[in-house]
Amino acid sequence: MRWGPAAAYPAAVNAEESTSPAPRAFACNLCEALCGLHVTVAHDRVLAIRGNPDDVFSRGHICPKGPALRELREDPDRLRTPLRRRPDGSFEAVSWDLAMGEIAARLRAIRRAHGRDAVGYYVGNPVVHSHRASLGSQVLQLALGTRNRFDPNSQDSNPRLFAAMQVHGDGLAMPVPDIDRTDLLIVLGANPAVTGGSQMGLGDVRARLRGVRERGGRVVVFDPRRTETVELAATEHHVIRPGGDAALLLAMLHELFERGRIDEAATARIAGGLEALREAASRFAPERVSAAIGVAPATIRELANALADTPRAVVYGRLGACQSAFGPLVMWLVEALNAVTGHLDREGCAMFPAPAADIGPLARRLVGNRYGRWRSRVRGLPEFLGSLPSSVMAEEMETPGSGQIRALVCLAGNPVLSVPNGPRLERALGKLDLVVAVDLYLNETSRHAHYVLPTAHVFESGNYDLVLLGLTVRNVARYSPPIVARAGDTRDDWEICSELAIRLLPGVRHLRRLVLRLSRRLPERLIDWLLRRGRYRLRLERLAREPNGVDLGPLKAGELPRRVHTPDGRLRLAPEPLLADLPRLEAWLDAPREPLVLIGRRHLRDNNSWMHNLPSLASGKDRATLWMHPRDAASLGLSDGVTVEVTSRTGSLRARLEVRDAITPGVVSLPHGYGHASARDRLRVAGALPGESVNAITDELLVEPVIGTSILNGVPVSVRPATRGRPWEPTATAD
Ligand SMILES: Nc1nc2c(c(=O)[nH]1)N[C@H]1C(S)=C(S)[C@@H](COP(=O)(O)OP(=O)(O)OC[C@H]3O[C@@H](n4cnc5c(=O)[nH]c(N)nc54)[C@H](O)[C@@H]3O)O[C@H]1N2
Ligand SMILES: Nc1nc2c(c(=O)[nH]1)N[C@H]1C(S)=C(S)[C@@H](COP(=O)(O)OP(=O)(O)OC[C@H]3O[C@@H](n4cnc5c(=O)[nH]c(N)nc54)[C@H](O)[C@@H]3O)O[C@H]1N2
Ligand code: SF4
Ligand SMILES: [Mo]
Repeated sequence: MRWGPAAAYPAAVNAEESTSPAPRAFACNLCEALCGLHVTVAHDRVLAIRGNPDDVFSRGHICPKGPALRELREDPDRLRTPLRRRPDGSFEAVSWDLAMGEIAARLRAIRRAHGRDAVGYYVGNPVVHSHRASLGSQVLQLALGTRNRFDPNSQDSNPRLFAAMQVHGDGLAMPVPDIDRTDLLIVLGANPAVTGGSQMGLGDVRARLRGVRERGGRVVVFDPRRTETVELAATEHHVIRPGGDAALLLAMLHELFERGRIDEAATARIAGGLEALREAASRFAPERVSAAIGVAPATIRELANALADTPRAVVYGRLGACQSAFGPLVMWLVEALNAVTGHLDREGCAMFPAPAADIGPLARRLVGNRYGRWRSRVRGLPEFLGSLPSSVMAEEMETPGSGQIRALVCLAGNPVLSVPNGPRLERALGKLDLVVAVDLYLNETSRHAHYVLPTAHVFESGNYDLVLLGLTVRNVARYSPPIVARAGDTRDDWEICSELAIRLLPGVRHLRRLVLRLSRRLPERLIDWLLRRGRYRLRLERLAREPNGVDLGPLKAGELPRRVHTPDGRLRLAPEPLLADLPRLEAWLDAPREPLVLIGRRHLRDNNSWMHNLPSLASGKDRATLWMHPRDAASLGLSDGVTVEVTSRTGSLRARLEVRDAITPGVVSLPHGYGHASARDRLRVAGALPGESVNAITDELLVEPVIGTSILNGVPVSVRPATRGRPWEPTATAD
C-alpha cells in the first residue's frame, strides 16, 4: 500500500476556526531544553502546539520537534496494541494479559535453564526523559537481576559520570555552566544551539546562548566543525583535531602551573591531588601538544590566562568529547580545571543545580558509586553504574557458553541504529530465543522482537523531569499532568515495567492485581515525597496547578559540601584510573595521523533515531549526507552531490556527498539515527528517507580503555565514489 504523508495525517486543524479551547501547558520531554508547550486540545485530540510564553524556564522558545508531538500522537504507524510474532515472521495483535503472561513465562523458563544473566536488558535514551519510565526501568531491573544490563551511556555520558564519580565521589554530581551570569564560556565538543544543551538544560536556548556575547562576554568553541553554536553565539571558534581535548586542557593547566596562576591554598581547602595534577600537566607543554591537536601554543596560553583572569568563567565539555578517544580524561580535566582556577561552585562558573526533587540520595543507594564490580564475559570490559558497555552486546549474544545472552528486553531503545556495528547486533538479535521490546514503533530493533508492547504518548501519561531538572542552568520545578485521555490499547512504561516485574517475582505474582492497583500512582507519590522533603518544601499537587513551572531562582553557590561524597569530603584532582591513561595520550600525540576520520553530527529536526516518521520533521532535503572539506573532495576527485561509499573496518555505507568548508580537512561527518529502509513496511515516512546508519561503519571494538566508552568520533574511514545504486538502498556490510 502506498501511504504518503498527506493521506496519512489529518490536516492541521485551524485553531481559530475551532472552538478555540484554552491551550494547556505541558513540558516537552524530547531534549534537555525542557521547553514549555501550549497544547490546544479538543475532544481528546491535539489540534496545535506552540511555545508557552508564560513558561518560567523556556519563556516561549521551542524548536520544530515540540510541535511534532502532535504528529507523534496521530501517527498511523505508531503501535496501539501489543503485538506477537507469528512463526512466519508477521505480527498479530494480542491482548495485554496474553502478552504479559507469555513473556513472563518464557523469561522465567530461560532463567531457570540458563541463569539470570541469560536475559539481557537494554534501557534506551527516552527513559531518562520520563519519570514513569525511569522508575519503571529500575523496578524491572530489580526483577530481572541480570548483570547483562546495557544503555546508551557507553555511547554517551559515561565519561562525564565517571569523572564526576572520581572527582566528586558521586556520579550524579555534575556541575553545569551558570550561563546567565558567566563572562567566559569555553565549549568543548557540544552544539547546544541544535541539541538544546546536554547536562546543561537550557530553557530558551537561543536567547541564553546569545546572551553571553550580548553582555560582552566571550564564548570560545573548540570543534572540528564550524557549528550552529559557533554561528549563533561564539566569539571565537578553534578547530581541534578529534580526540585533542584532553591534551588541550593539560596544556592549559601546564601554562597555569608554570605561571603560578593557581591558588594552591584555596584549592587545597576543597581538593586533594594538586601535586599529582601538576606532575601530569608538566608533560604536556603547549608546544608539545600543539601540532597534534591543531591549536596554536599562543591560543592555548591566552585562553588559560583568560580563564585565570576572569572571575566568572567556566569550561564545559560534552558529547563530542565524551565520544572521542579520550572521553574520561577530558571530562576529568574539565572538572579539575574549573576547580583549580576557582571556577567551581561560584556565580557565573560551574555550579551545582539544587533540584526541588533531589534523586541523589536514592540513586546513590540504588546504583551506588562503584565500577568494575563485574566484567563482560567475552571481552572483559568493566561494569559501570550497573551497566556494561553496549558495544559488547552482539558478542555476548553470539558467543556460546555459560552466561551467553539468549533473550533481550529492550525498553525505549533502538540499539540496531544506535550501537557501533549495528548490523552485527541486528544479526545476533535475529538468533535470540526471545526479544521483547517496549516501544512506540515497530522499527529496526523492535521488528526483531517476539513481543512488542506499545507505550502511551507522553501527553497521556504526564511527566516530571526527575533526572533532567537536576541539570538545568536555573532551578525550576515543573510537573505536566496528563492532558489527553489514552488513545488505543497502550500502557505507559511504568505500567508495563511494573507489571512485568511483578509477574517475574514469585512472591507477589498471585497478588498481582492488588499490587498493580496500589502501585499505579507510585511514581507520583515518590516525587511528591521527594518534593516535600526537598529544600523548597513543594508538593506535586501544587505543581499540577502551576504547569508553567515554579521558578526557584538562579543557581546558588555553596552547594559543594552537599555534592561531594568522597571519603574525606574533598575533590580528588588526580584520580588513579585516569592518571593511568595518560601514557596512551602521550603516545597518541606522536602517532601517525589517520588520513581521514569520521565524526558525528546532530540536526535540529532529528532526535536520535526515532522521530523520522513524522512528516514535519522528515521533510526537506536529505540530511544524512557526508560532509567533507573542499580540499579533501578535490584530492579525492569528488564533487558535491555525488554518491560516495564510506568504508571502515566494520563495513561500508553509501551517502550523498556535501562539500562544505564548515568541516575541517581530514575529517568527515555523518549524522546517526538514519537507515530506516529495512523497517519501511512499518515506518512509511521514515522508510522512504535517504540515508544509511552511520553505526554500520562505527567499530564495536573501538573503545577507550578506562570504562569502555565507544569511540564514535575519530573513526578511521576511506571514501570513494559509489559505483552503483542510490544512497538509501542498503549495501552489504562485512562481518
Ligand atoms: N536536535 C537534536 N537534539 C538532540 C539530539 C538529537 O539527536 N537531535 N540528541 C540528544 C542527545 S541523546 C544528546 S546526548 C545531546 C548531545 O548534545 P551535544 O553535547 O551538544 O552534542 P552534539 O550535538 O552531538 O555535538 C557534539 C559536537 O562535538 C564535535 N566534535 C566531534 N568530535 C570532537 C572532538 O574530539 N573534540 C571536540 N572539541 N569536538 C568534537 C562535533 O562536531 C559536534 O559539533 O543532544 C540531545 N539533543
Ligand atoms: N554513531 C553514533 N551513535 C550514537 C550517537 C552518536 O552521536 N553517534 N549518539 C548516542 C547517544 S548520545 C544516544 S543517547 C543513543 C540513543 O540510543 P537509543 O536510546 O538506543 O535510541 P533512540 O534513537 O533514542 O531510540 C529510542 C527508542 O525509544 C522509542 N521511544 C521513544 N519514546 C519512548 C517512550 O516514552 N517509551 C518507550 N518505551 N519507547 C519510546 C523510540 O521509538 C525508539 O525506538 O545513541 C547513541 N549512538
Ligand atoms: S528544544 Fe528540545 S525541549 Fe524544546 S521543543 Fe525542541 S525538542 Fe522540545
Ligand atoms: Mo544521548
